[in-house]
Order: sequence, then structure tokens, then C-alpha cells
Amino acid sequence: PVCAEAYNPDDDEDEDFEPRVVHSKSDEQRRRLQDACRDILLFKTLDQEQFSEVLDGMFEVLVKPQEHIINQGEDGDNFYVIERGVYDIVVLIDGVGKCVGKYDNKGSFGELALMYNTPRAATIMATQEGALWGLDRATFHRLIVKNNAKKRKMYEAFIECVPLLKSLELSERMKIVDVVGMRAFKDEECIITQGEKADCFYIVESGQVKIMIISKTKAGQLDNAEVEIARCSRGQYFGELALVTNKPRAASVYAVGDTKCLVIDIQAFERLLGSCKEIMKRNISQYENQLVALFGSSVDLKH
Ligand code: 1OR
Ligand code: 1OR
Repeated sequence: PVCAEAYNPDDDEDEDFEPRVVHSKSDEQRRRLQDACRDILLFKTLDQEQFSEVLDGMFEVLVKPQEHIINQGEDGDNFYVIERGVYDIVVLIDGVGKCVGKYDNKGSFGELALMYNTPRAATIMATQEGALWGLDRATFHRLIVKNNAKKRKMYEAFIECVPLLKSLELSERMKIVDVVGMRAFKDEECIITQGEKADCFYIVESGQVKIMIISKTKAGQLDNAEVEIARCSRGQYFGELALVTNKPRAASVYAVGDTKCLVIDIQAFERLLGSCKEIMKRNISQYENQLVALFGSSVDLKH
């Protein structure tokens, strides 16, 4: 079982005296690295100095088709950020390897074994040539795992009162806190664009968002005019529909005033929010009723 006990940073003060790992990089490498790390959720709650230490500690890894970057069951050595390439996530189910998901030219993996000191939970295999940035276990621990103690303090109380997450155990909610990112949006900033591919899920922490849909069904509506259909505020979630239905984003979402959202990537969503899916599905069937009331017809959301 995965341990999600509160991490006590005083347990290993020695780490503070370990030499900093620095892998020197060309300007061009550093640019590519910065690009690849821009949207990595685990880095989103680091301060400037911690983030630059993370970048210093990373090293480039080139991979070939069919190469296993991680093997399920082994000990964890590195955390990886994807620069490019497509990677299958393979999990043994009844002794048979099954592909349960993919990383497509973005994202990161390999954090679980390092965070919870557990064997690798999945095999990650490159399906084509690719490039990764690795971060060794000790540096990951010093910078990311230690930051998790702070994250738990910051978000624990908030996560506790998110209605969607009520049915989860405390330890499960804490695992969500460990992997969430925080993103701030300015008034009117676009958070989700209708029609795009989905790779994450959001919970409003402060401020408000409005959900807008381009509808061709409403009589008298100009083509491509956006209509507001709903708002979400503190504790409410959005961006679940595309993840549940495996379809493009059904609506666009914009910040109303300065807004902060917790962000959960699709793999963590699948791993940690599986048991909340029934609640989401029930709410999704409500969307259909609302849609009929609003537009007089329903687009089929389920397929
Ligand atoms: P790790 O250190 O355990 C394998 O090494 C990595 O695969 C793991 O960290 C995650 O970063 C990544 N379940 C477990 N690990 C996953 C999963 C996953 N997806 C990606 N990883 N699930 C798949 C969700 C699409 C649940 C499978 C039952
Ligand atoms: P998504 O991943 O499709 C857009 O990205 C998000 O907007 C979507 O997930 C939902 O979280 C949200 N009512 C309320 N919220 C909606 C609706 C909706 N559609 C999308 N979102 N509908 C009823 C309108 C009266 C419209 C259904 C198409």
C-alpha cells in the first residue's frame, strides 16, 4: 500500500548538506528544458529559486523506440519530464501487460516511487524516438518531496471542503494534494478552449469561471457566438467532461476576475478520482437536461 503520511521535513535535515547536483547545459538545451518544464504541475508550486535548482539538476535522456524508461516493480531512480515522444503506460493486470494510457509529447512521470518510496507502479515504454529530462531521486526528494509538506499545509483545508472529494479517504485526498498544480488566471483569460484535446481537470480555489459554448442550435444565434451556460466558484470543478467521455472539450472556460485553480493531470485523475467518476457522470446527465431547457435540443454527450 502507498503511504501518504504527512512528511516530516525534520526527519532528514542531513539532506540540506548534500552537495547540489548541477548538470551543465548549453543555452539551447536550457531553452528546450525550460519549454518542457513550463506546464509541469509538480513544479507549479515551487518558488523561483527551487525551480531553478530543479532545472540545474536535470539531465537530458534520449530514447529509442520500444525502450523501457521505467519497469513496473523496480526501485525508482529518476523522475522524468517529457520533451518529445509518445510513451505507453503499461500496467500488469492478472499478469498481463495492458496499455492503460499514453503520454503524447508532454507531461511527466515517475514521481510515485520517489514520493512514497514504493516500487514503480507502471512500465513506461517509448513508442518512437524521444527526448526526456531526468531528475535524480535525491534532488527530487530535496526539492519536490519537501515542498509537499508545505503544499499539504496550504491545500489540506481547502481539499477537505470540495464536495466532489467528500467520498474519498483522507489519505487519498492527501495524494491528490501531493500531485496538484496551482494556476492563476487573469480576468477574461481563457482556461479551456472548446474543441481542444483535454489533458487536465480543474477545481476553483478562488475567484470564478464562466463556461461558454458555441452553439448553432439556439434560434437566432449567430454562428460561432459564445453563450454563457454556467459559472463555477470556490470548491466547484470543471473540465471533467472531456476526460470522462474521451472527447474534445465541450465548452470554453474563462476566468471572471483574478482566479486560481487547482489542476490535476489526466493520469492522476484516472488514478485518484476513479471513485468520484460516478458523481461526475450523474452531474453530466444534468448538463443534458439543462441543455435541452436552454437550447431546445441535446447534443449527445456520452459518445
Ligand atoms: P512511478 O514512479 O510509480 C511509473 O513509475 C509511473 O507511471 C508512475 O510513477 C506514474 O508517474 C506513471 N498508475 C500508476 N502510475 C501511473 C499511472 C497509473 N499512469 C501513469 N503513471 N494509472 C494509469 C492512469 C492513466 C492507473 C493504472 C491502474
Ligand atoms: P470539458 O472537459 O468538456 C469544458 O471542458 C467544461 O465546461 C466541461 O468539461 C464541463 O466541466 C463544463 N453545463 C455545465 N458545465 C458544462 C456544460 C454544461 N458543458 C460543459 N461544461 N452544459 C449544459 C448547459 C446548460 C452544456 C453541455 C454541452
